Formats: sequence, C-alpha cells, structure tokens
Amino acid sequence: MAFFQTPPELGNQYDEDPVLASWLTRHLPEDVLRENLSDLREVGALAAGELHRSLLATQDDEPRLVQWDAWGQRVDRIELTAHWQKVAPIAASKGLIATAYERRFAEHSRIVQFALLYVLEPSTAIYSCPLAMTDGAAKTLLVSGNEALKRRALPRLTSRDPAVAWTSGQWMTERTGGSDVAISETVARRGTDGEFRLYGTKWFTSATTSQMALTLARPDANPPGGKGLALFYVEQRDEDGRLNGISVNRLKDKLGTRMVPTAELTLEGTRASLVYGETDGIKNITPMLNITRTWNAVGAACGMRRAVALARDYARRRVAFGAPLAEKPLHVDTLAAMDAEYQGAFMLTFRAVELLGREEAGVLTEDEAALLRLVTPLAKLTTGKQAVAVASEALESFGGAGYVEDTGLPRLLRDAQVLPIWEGTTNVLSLDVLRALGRSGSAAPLDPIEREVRRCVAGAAKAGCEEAGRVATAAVAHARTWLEETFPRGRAALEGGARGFALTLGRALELALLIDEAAWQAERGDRRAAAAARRLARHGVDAIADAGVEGDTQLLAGG
Ligand code: MFK
Repeated sequence: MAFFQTPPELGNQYDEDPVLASWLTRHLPEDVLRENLSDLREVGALAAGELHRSLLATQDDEPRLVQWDAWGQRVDRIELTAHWQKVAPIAASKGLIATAYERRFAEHSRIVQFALLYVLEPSTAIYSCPLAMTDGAAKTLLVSGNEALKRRALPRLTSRDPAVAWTSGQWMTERTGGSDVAISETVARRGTDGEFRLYGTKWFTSATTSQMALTLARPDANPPGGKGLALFYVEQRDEDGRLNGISVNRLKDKLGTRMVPTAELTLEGTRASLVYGETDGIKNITPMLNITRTWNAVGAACGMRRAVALARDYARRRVAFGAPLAEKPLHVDTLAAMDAEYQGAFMLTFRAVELLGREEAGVLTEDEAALLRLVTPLAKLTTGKQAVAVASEALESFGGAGYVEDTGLPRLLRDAQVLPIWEGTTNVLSLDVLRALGRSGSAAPLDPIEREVRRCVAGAAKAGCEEAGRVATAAVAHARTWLEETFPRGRAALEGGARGFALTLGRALELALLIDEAAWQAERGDRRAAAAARRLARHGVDAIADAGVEGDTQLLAGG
C-alpha cells in the first residue's frame, strides 16, 4: 500500500503543557488553581479541537470591506471571518478581559486571565489583537479617572456577555509613522457645541470593527510634539449605526495576521471626547501600550509553545532513515533548542504578568515597580525575536510540509513576524528600556534586575545549573559595565548599543527565572526547566557588542 504521512495532532492544550501547569502550581494558591482548572481544560479542549479544526479549514478566509450598498450609499462595513465570529463570544464568556477587572483572584487575577489567553490564543487567528487593545483601553480609562467614560465604556469592555461586550481599537499610527507618534497630523477642533471633532488619517488601525477606540489628535491651539497631542475617546458609530465621520479607505494587504481587519481610516469631523487633559496624549496612552506589550509577549510565548507542540508530535509520527525523528539525535537536538527558547520566553512573560497583577492589586513593592517598568519592554522585545526564530525552526523541522500552505504551518511564521514589529519594534522598545533607566547616567536603576537575577540563581546548585547561573550573573554584570562606560561617550553610543544591551538583560532574566523554576521543580523530581536552562545558557545570553558606532556608519556609506 502507498505511503501517506499522518499529520501532527494536538491534545488538550492545557493538559499537554507541563510548563504552564508546573508554573501555575507554583505561582497560584491551590484554591485559585482548583477553581480555574475546569475553564483551563475547557479552553484547552477548544484550542486543540473545534477551534484548531475550524482554523485549519478556514485559514484562507479574510475580512471583507464592503464600501457601498446596493443603492449607492457609502457604508464602509467590514465583514469578519466566520472563525473570528466563532472566537469572539468564547473570548467574552471565558473572561479573557473580564477576569483582570473583576479581580476575584486579587493579585493573581492577571495570571488567571493570561493563562486562559495563552491556552486559547494560538487557535484564534490573532483575535488577541482586538482583545489586547480592549484590555489596554479598559486599563487606560480606569486609571484616567474620567468617571463619565468609565461609566459609559468599562462595563462593556469588561463584560462576559457576548451580546454586551465591546472591543476597542488603538489608533495611533499615521502616515508620518508608527514609532515617532509625536509628529502625528490629526487635529482636534472644538465646535460651538463644545464638542471636539477630529480631522486626519489613521494609517494602521487594527481590528477596525471595534465599537470604540482610543486615539491621539492635536487640539488646534496646541504646540507641535508629543506633549501637544491629546488622548481622545471615539465611538465608531452613532445610535443609528452610522459611522461617526469615519471612512474606511482600504484594508491592508499584510504578510500575516490576515484575519485581522487592519484598515486605513480618514477622520472627517469624527466626534471625540477628551480622556484626560488637553495635552500629554502620548504619556496618557502609555498604560495602553504597556498592556498591549504584555499581550504581545504572551502571544509570542504561546505561539512558540504551539510550534513546539506540533513539531514534537510530528517527530513521533514521522519515520525517516529507519526510525521516528523523535529518536534521531540531531532532530532531538533541534527540538530541544526550540524548547529551551520557548521556556525562557515563558518565564519572562509570566513574571511580567505576575508583577502586573501585583501592581493592580496594590501590593507591589517599590523595587518590584521599577522591575515591572523594565520587564514589560524587555519581555516584549526579547520574546518577539524568539518567536520568529522558533517558528522558522519549527517549519524547517517538518521539511517540505512546513513550506506548504494547506498544512497550516506557514501561517505560524507569518503571524510570528508581526510580534517584533507592532506595539513598538525591537529598536523602539530597546530605546524604551533606556528611557526607563533614566538619564542620570547612573547604573543604579539596574539594581532591581540585578537583585532579581541574584534571587533567582540562588538555587542554581539545587538544580545542577551552577554554570548557567554564572552565565546569567555575568551577563547582567556586563550590561552594567557597558552602561557605565558608554554613558560618558554620549547619546549616539548609548543608542547604538541599546538593542544588544536590552536583549542581554531580557535573556539574562529569562535564564535566571528558568533556573529559579528549575530549583523548585528539582525538589519534585522534575528536570525539565533545568535542562532548558542549561541549554539556553549555551545558546548565548550576552548580546552586547563592544564595537563603537563609528565603524558601523562606514557600513552604510554606499556602494
Ligand atoms: C498578540 C497580541 C497583540 C497585540 C496587538 C495590538 C495591536 C495594536 C496595533 C497598534 O496600534 S501598533 C502601534 C503601537 N505603537 C507604539 O507602540 C508606539 C511606538 N513608539 C513608542 O513607543 C515611542 O517610544 C513613543 C511614541 C512613546 C515616543 O514618543 P515621545 O513623545 O517621543 O516620547 P517621550 O517624550 O520620551 O515620552 C513621553 C512621556 O511618556 C514621558 O513621560 P514624561 O512626560 O513624564 O517625561 C515618558 O516617560 C512616558 N513614556 C513613554 N513610554 C512609556 C512611558 N511611560 C510609561 N511606559 C512607557 N512605555
């Protein structure tokens, strides 16, 4: 009989994930984990079963922009894919936003929320995009103190009822760019009725079917620059369902995230309300940025976990050169390398989640607050890069099948590629790390990271990870020396090395947190994190290049 290869399969995405289960066992109180187990398992079954099958069957579907109705009226309606329509009510009813705001589990609420997301996300075709922005908008409104907007939007943004729940957009990027937002061109004019109306173009608005959005515009009398922008709340449609001075020019033709309806919009008299003051829009939207960056890191970690799960299952099924790939030393070596990167990414991401939950519960220490400010961009930038590398390796581990569309595998790589780009590129996030360290030139703001690494590697011997512990400690020490020596050389030198510096901190933290987990697991006879830590240490943690920027500019000198 002719040979046919059996495809990879997924088991329950909670039950088959020892990394998540072990971490939750350690970091959640027993009763909180017990209370959430059935939801985690239910979501795990959906992610492996119904939603996985639905995504494979409909992965070529795309949202559709209908600009005109049959009678010539401009309607600009975006029709979502059937898969997204299936995911939306599940996301609301499973509390993917609500869990964080109900705070039933106090400081652990964020952990529960992001654990649910992590299990479900890889089968949602990036429905996490509108959810991330919804969470970011809810947080921004909550901290804004704007009672009217809180009353109006928060109950909907955080609802578990799919019929009531809203999602939010985050309209920041204009034709002038998505990184240097301060030069945005959209203006806000106050009418005689006292209401603001917005005029401008938003160039990259993700998930444009949301009911509301937070956006930036410059009240006409304000000066140029970031301080002159104000943060506005916009509802997309009026009570009669008509668009609020918004035209959808076109949907973007993107490399990946193809079910996400990303659009170019023109705002022509869009009614909008100030969220908080008439200036400092960039500063005021940063709560949203920090939340969506955390979502980005969770998306990266669970994307890697899905790639590893598929590659591992396939390695058991695929026989070549007389044995399953899972018994071939070189293939095992490749899978182990992917697994170590994934586990490191997981640890850093969920440490950020844990700190965020403690902040929102009001129990964060001063040291932890400083750590959270640094860990958020570090988790985003470090895991975004890892996600692309792991997805690429996963495709290769399938040979030609990984390059063929109807296996569903190429999508993993295309969707991973957005993670280092949106929500701030690796370089922009590296500069944010410098921003968070302040401009004093002192290395003291690195102390919380050094203390974290020291705390984590204290148990290295217990896990047989002494060498890995030395690698993490040495990398952070090198980062400190680099900062002290580079600061006096000026801003250009500092910025030129910011990516290597930030990646070193991110990877050192990943390694240290893995070692800490390994010490805890070792007492329970589990060696998984220890093996990952030793492996991650060998991959390299210190990414600081000591070369000066003078040489680098020669490389760009044409020819
Ligand atoms: C799987 C899940 C996926 C999630 C999907 C979400 C899809 C969403 C699609 C998008 O919308 S992507 C577009 C996202 N855009 C960005 O992330 C913007 C990237 N650019 C930056 O982050 C720039 O660094 C920034 C716009 C912030 C630079 O602006 P400025 O005005 O030149 O910055 P400046 O003057 O340094 O900072 C202004 C204030 O904000 C300062 O406070 P002060 O006025 O008190 O000095 C900063 O300290 C503060 N700030 C900036 N970034 C901060 C922050 N505070 C806290 N946290 C931060 N991250």
